[in-house]
Parts: sequence; C-alpha cells; structure tokens
Amino acid sequence: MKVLVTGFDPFGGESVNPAYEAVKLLPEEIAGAQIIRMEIPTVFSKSGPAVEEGIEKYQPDIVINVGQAGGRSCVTVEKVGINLAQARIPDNAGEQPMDEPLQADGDTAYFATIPVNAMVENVRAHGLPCHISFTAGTYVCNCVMYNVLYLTQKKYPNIRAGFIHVPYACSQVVDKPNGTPCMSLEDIAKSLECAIEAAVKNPEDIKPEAGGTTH
Ligand code: PCA
Repeated sequence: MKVLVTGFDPFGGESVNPAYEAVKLLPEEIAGAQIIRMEIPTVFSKSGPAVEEGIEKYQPDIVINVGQAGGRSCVTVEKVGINLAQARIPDNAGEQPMDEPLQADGDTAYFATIPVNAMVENVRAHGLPCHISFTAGTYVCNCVMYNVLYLTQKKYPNIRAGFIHVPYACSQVVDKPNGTPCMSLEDIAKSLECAIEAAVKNPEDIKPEAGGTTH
C-alpha cells in the first residue's frame, strides 16, 4: 500500500509551515505502507493540480493532505470539505476568491473517505490529544480537501482521501500573544503517524465512542 502525504509551503507571513515540517519527520513506512511526501503550494488554483500530479506519478491508495491551523491546540482530522472559496488573506500567488464555488458541477460538500473516527481514536490511544473537526475553513486547505475528494470521486474511485490540520509549531508562537496554542513538531509528527496507521489498517471507519459538537 502507498500513502501520499502532502504538506503546504509557508503562508501568511510565517517562515515555516508545521504541516510540511512534520510530514518530513514521518517514517518511510507506517503499518507496512510506503509513505510518499510532497510539498504543495498554498495557492487556490495550484494545490489541487499539484496533488493530482502526485496521484498520477505515485499511484497511491490513500491521499492525506496536511495543513496548518494556527490557533488550534492539537491535531484535528477533518470530516468534510465544502464547495466554497472565501479567502480572508491573499494566498501565496495573490489569489483571494470571495464566496465562489470550487467546482461548478461539484456536490455542495464531500465527506472524507479516510476513517476519521479510527484515526482520531488511534492518536488519543497513544497519549496525544486529537479531535475531529467539522470545518476545514474556506481557505486553501478546504480547497485542496474538497478538490481531492471531487477528483477521487470522479476519476480515482479506489483512492481514499482526507485532510488533517495541525497547530502552530512552538517556534512560531514565541512572538505571538501569551496563550497561543502550539505543539512540538515531534508530537505533531507522532500524531500524524498514528492517524496514518489507523487509515492504513481501517478500510472502513469505526463508530466513535463519543464526540460531536454543539457549536
Ligand atoms: N493552512 C491553510 C492553507 C495552507 C495551510 O497550511 C488553511 O488552513 O487553509
């Protein structure tokens, strides 16, 4: 089995993106599956095509895109990508879509096809905090999640796909306000490893023991 794991390049004035930094720390193999790493641009129009290039080149069984979610306190596995682009800040190419659909003929939303519940539970079972997230936002991360799910549904039905958001690395919050959450890159990478292990081992998702949000 092959797992393509992507991480974004730095954006929004940051000098690193903890997503790709942590992806680089992943082992070569997880639960017998080969891990293929790829950096992708934080650009609305380029991120999806970059992932498709990786799909064509490596023929993975699973695609997991990873991005930074500054302000979150732990790794979160995204449940859903929505057909909407709305950018608070310009992306790395200056693109700033406002209230636009990502795909004219796409569904309103797609659920992740990786086993999000099993992934979250496996991270927690290894002593690290982890939650499901029910929104990947409306920026480039949601864009790539939505577009990869659109693409896999239409063109690569045997590939399972989904998205993981990670918090700031500790070095990024030194100059940010007191209390800004962060995690060490080692703990982020360990969380990703546990999540990927569960994705490899669980072709079907499990029912969560608890969870859901009220707001
Ligand atoms: N995070 C951004 C885009 C790139 C990244 O790492 C997001 O959450 O949309």
